[in-house]
This record gives sequence, structure tokens and C-alpha cells, in this order.
Amino acid sequence: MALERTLSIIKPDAVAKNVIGEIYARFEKAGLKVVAAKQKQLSRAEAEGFYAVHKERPFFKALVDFMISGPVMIQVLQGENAVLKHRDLMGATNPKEAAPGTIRADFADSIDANAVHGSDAAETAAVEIAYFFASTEVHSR
Ligand code: RTP
Ligand code: MG
Repeated sequence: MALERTLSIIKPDAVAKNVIGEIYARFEKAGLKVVAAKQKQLSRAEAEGFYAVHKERPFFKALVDFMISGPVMIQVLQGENAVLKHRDLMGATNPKEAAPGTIRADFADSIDANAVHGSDAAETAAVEIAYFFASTEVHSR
């Protein structure tokens, strides 16, 4: 198995619900280490740049509006198969389809306000980590 890193964002809805700690506990219990973290109010330009891959999709404006509606908690998670492990913890994009016990099943209200983001592959994880963190801000431990 590969030691990987992935980018995780706790979205404004979950930050507002005050469940950062509960979500971090799930990461740690699954063997993922928080190796970088910051809380941030994204600008519209930052959110648009982060989700640029979706810019032609009908939900793009709603997604960006939501992502700048309050501060987000951004972290880098490290562990064996971190990308897939993190996506398993998150559950399906639409919380109505998310398996019981996943973060989205427990904390998300809708497909728009769906509590968390996670990179979808090792290659995109590297790009997304560099979007928010300097290499000196990400720790090996
Ligand atoms: P994320 O990127 O946030 O981790 O979510 P994801 O991979 O599960 O979903 P993705 O397809 O990358 O979509 C990014 C975010 O856009 C919103 N979305 N809305 N209304 C819709 O049909 C729709 N589809 C996607 C979701 O908030 C999703 O997290
Ligand atoms: Mg995605």
C-alpha cells in the first residue's frame, strides 16, 4: 500500500455546526494524520480557482457561493491509501445516498451543503495541496 496525502476541506456548513473536532476524530481513528491545517475565509476568486474543473457545470455558481458563505477548515491528511480512505469516510456526494456512519450521512444537509471535500486522486491531491499550502507548511510525521 502507498503512503499518500490528500486535501480535505471541512465546508462552511460543518464549520458552522461546530463539528471540526468530531470530523478530525474520524480521520485519526481511521489512521489518517493531520499534517497541515488552516481555517480560512475563501475569496470568490480562490473558490472559483479551486473548483475550476467544474466551471461549466450548472451548479458552479451555487457551489462557489456556498464555499464562500463562511470560513472553511482546510487540512492535509497523510496515511496509507489516504485519498480513497478519506473518500470512504466522507460518503457519497449526495448525503441522501451516503452510507450510514459516513461524515456526509451524519453532518450534511444537501448535495450543496455537503460538509466536506476530498481530493479524488493522488494527482489532483498534489495540485489541491499546493493550491492552499506552501511545502514548508506540510509536515512529515
Ligand atoms: P468534493 O469535490 O466537494 O469533494 O465533492 P465530490 O467529489 O463528491 O463531488 P464533485 O462532483 O467533485 O462536485 C463538487 C461539489 O459540487 C456540488 N455538486 N452539486 N447539484 C449537483 O448536481 C451537484 N453536483 C455536485 C457538491 O457540493 C460537490 O461536493
Ligand atoms: Mg470532487
